[in-house]
Amino acid sequence: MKKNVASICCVAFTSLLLACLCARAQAPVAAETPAQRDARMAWWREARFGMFVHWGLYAVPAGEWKGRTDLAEWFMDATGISREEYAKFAAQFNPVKYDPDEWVRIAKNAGMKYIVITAKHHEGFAMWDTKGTDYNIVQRTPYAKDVLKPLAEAARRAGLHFGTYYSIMDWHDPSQSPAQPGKHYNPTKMDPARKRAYIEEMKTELAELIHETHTEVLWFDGEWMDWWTNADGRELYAYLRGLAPNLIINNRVGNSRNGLMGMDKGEGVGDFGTPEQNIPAQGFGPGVYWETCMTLNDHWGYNQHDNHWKSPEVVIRNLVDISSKGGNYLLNVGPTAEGTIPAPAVTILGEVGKWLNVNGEAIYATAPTPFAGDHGHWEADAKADGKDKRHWIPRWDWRATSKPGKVYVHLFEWPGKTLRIDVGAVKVKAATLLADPKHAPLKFVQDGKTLDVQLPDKPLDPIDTVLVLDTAK
Ligand code: JFZ
Repeated sequence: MKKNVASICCVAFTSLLLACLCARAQAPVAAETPAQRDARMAWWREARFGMFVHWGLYAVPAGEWKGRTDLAEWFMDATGISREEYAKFAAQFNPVKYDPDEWVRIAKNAGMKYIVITAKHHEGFAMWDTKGTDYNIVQRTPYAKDVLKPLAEAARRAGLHFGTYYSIMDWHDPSQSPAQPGKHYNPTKMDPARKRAYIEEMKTELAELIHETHTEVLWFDGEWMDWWTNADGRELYAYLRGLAPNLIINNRVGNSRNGLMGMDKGEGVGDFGTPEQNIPAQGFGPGVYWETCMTLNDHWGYNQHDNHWKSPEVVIRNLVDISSKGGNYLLNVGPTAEGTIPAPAVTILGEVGKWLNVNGEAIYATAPTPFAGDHGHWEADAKADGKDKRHWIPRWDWRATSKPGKVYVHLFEWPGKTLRIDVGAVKVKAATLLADPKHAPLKFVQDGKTLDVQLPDKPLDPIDTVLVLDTAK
């Protein structure tokens, strides 16, 4: 009898516990249907192209330290400088040339539809006036002003969306210390007694970002430490969506990312995958959102020595490649400590914008290619760790994007007088060139899945001439 009561109690308690846990994991997030999720993601999915901004104290040394010239936002970790010493850079952070409207003009002129800026990187320095920590731009720098809200407001004035990056790992916060002392700051280990308080501090700061900047994206990072779990990520995700139901949150809020490939191993947390410095070989099908983030040179934060810029051609091809696979492109700039975006970046982005001015119809709000077949191949690389890895070698011939009734064939290589492609089951009704203001019809012959289109001798655009195939009946 006694035993029965105990087991009944135990069952009752267990179900209560389960009910609580489920309710906690589900509210308010699982209430969303796939259609509601697609609606929440709509602006982001259609935007395709955004500006990433890495800006923090690391802009002060500008990549240089004691003869080294290869540094950027990982400065603190790579140099092993003490927390106190690093914090002194704040006294030199005075971005008097910062003009958020100018940054927004640069993004808009590039054809970018949203901006995501580092509110706080691994260094732990907050770029706004936060109650969470006094290690922030208002308390510690001669500039003494928030830089995020003015950028959010400038973005909205120009019709751009605004998002913020936030690192879970914090190299400055006393809750954390280097996991391998003497071996840099990354990864941190967490003082278990301080973890709860640290999470509460994060929530305070993130709530400020939501209330003050109305951030539409939270782009987490620095989630790979062993003390950060998927359960922590789910709790944080639910908390944030509870504050801002339309918020879009990346998968780095959890801890199940497959390295730089960026998609989740198993069941992940968050709304979109985050491939870093690479473009997946294929898309992931409907309902799987992803965004490739990439540097415009070789560093995220400002490095005065880095002149290894991607050309407009490379950027446009990447944007097209990503669009043809249903992803977004978040392209980074690293502003100086004075508050300016490096001139070469502005020039390159301007060229990309010129192409998008003419050809944006074939990028924004498009769906992926309707055609089968790969544009590249896998190459094996034997790794020192013994694991066989492989990387994707793209073939820059052409790509396709689509809209209802239209297929856009992006021609990177000019095929000569006739383009022959396998269009599968697509029935072509008309062919024109997007960059031709007259939209003169091109001659074409379709024989089953083989399409031959008669092209002019030369491309209308040396980087990407877009052929529009009308497929509507
Ligand atoms: C992270 C940051 O560390 C970096 O500074 C930058 O902000 C970038 C966008 O995101 O970079 C990473 C993240 C993960 C790995 C390497 C770099 N990784 O899994 O090896």
